[in-house]
Amino acid sequence: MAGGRGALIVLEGMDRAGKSTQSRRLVQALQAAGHRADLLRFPERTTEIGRLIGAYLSRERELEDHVVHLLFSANRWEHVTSMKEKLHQGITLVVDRYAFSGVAFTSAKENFCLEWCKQPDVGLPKPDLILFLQLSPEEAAARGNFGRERYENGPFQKKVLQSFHHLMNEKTLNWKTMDASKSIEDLHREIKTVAEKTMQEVKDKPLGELWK
Ligand code: DGP
Ligand code: NA
Ligand code: NA
Repeated sequence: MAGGRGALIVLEGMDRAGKSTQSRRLVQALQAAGHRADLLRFPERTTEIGRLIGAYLSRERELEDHVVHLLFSANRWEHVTSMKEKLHQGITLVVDRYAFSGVAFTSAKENFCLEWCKQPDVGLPKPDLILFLQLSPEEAAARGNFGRERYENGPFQKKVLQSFHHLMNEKTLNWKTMDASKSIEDLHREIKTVAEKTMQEVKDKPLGELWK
């Protein structure tokens, strides 16, 4: 590994905070600057498990809540081998949602605790940086109406946000809160700066295991 390993950079946040736009922009900018970088997003809907999740989200299918939680986790695990290969080849991975969305969404449901929700994702590649794109529910609402997918309603989203805040209190993880009310350009520039700093810092460090 002459140039060192790639960094695992995750973007999390509420719906409409701009995660997908910023993830894409970051990968493009890193590539343009001569870095090797790839974009990943979870749920990754093209696998068999991913198609099942897609059908659940669009309400074509009903699935028991524990089953859904385990499927979202399985959808991350089925990508771990290729993620590790890429990171060790020096490719930085920018990931749009990860285990934190997994825990935040399920634990927002009745009768699910944070601890149970975390277990299936224990041992996933540990992100070197987690960017939380912060946007108030009011600002998110001003960006347009919710779509028709499952989970897209105000009261549920508020519970999801509370769960994210519990997860962000864990100091063993490198969370950075970003003000997502800024313009796309300004936010992008800030994200690129912290991403490149992290890439530099971790290139000779081993990849960690999440929540272990
Ligand atoms: P997206 O494709 O980023 O819009 O995500 C689709 C929806 O699925 C969104 O409402 C967030 C939710 N979601 C993402 N990851 C998970 C997960 O691991 N578990 C659960 N229960 N929901 C998730
Ligand atoms: Na969505
Ligand atoms: Na998104």
